Amino acid sequence: QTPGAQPDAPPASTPDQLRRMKWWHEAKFGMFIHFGLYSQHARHEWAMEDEAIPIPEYQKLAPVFNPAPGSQRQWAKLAKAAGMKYMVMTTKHHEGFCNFDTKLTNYNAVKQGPKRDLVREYVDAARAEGLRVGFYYSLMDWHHPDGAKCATDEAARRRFVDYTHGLIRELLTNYGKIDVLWYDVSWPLKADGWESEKMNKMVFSLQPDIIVNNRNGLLGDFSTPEQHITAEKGGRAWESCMTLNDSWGFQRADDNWKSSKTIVRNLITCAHDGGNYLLNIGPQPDGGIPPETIRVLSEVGRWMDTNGHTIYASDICLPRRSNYASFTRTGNTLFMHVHFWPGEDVSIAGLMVKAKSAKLLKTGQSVTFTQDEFRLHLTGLPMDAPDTPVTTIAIECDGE
Ligand code: FUL
Repeated sequence: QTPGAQPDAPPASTPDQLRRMKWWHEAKFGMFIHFGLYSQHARHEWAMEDEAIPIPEYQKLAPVFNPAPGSQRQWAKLAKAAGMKYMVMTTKHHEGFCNFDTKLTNYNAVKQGPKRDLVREYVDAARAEGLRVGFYYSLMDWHHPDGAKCATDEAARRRFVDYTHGLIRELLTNYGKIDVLWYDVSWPLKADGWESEKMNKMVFSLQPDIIVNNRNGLLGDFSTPEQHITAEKGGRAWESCMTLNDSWGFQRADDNWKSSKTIVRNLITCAHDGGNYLLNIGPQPDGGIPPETIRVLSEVGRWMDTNGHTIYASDICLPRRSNYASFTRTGNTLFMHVHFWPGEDVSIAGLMVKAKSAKLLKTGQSVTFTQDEFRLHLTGLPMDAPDTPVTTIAIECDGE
């Protein structure tokens, strides 16, 4: 237990975790991709369950599912342009369809539909763009005959656990070095039923440097707040996953897009609180990226070109109250991210260290200021925000 940690707080990262997770902590920003037969259906990835679509009817999506070759490369290029450092793609979501080649079921993209290994294409594309590779894998399975029965029938549980461990073994054997395994929904079993200790042991024996999340019923390496940003206490690693509209899988009619400003602010909040931000895209059935997704992520990328270094590898920052700005920090440099540009002058209350210099990141213009025990007062700023959607002022201090 770390000194000062809450008695009920999850444990802080161990030295081995910190070693494996170094790149991930520095990366801060990743792309989540939900892609499967639900993309073809275009009505949210839960449609099979939410609309109670019988398996024989749902399976008819498979033969028509045929994303264009090269799609994954477009996703990877967009991720890179947006300043993301890693990707996590659904290898199998709750619908049970495997986007990869497997000996364990014919319900896969090589035997049906595209007749290509979409996971292989994804892995190659991410690597070609220099991005780290993550696999999402849903334990819950609405297609497999034992997927629900495993909760009440021991023979079914045995078969289904063997199937699950077998698929994960294939995924972590056939595609070279994999950086993240992102389990999802452990219903209807718990860690014991899934034999999750054994599962993770196998995972680490196949991929010694991999990191795993906490959704197979064990703590794993990091927590996964979903659709909200909540920091873990006591040094435990966490990653907030969020959608860009209201669906993970492509939903044709969902036009409730977040703005680039919201995305940038979320990313700053995650970095400020010491976590990662895994932002989802839901590609169309043909593998194309919805135009609004491209627009928003390109704007985020333009911002990251100037401001990326205020996010990557930033240190946890003291909470600092402000109604128009938030902060990140690397070493002695404080980055003030101004969300609502007040024009001409801005102030920071209660800065305990002495400011040595300040500049506008976008233009490089240095900023004059005065400082007393109550406030740092920055003056002579342009009336209009120099950067969009958020302007950063870098303040060099004489301490943290
Ligand atoms: C949830 C799933 O049910 C959603 O479909 C999505 O995959 C999200 C990341 O996790 O629990």
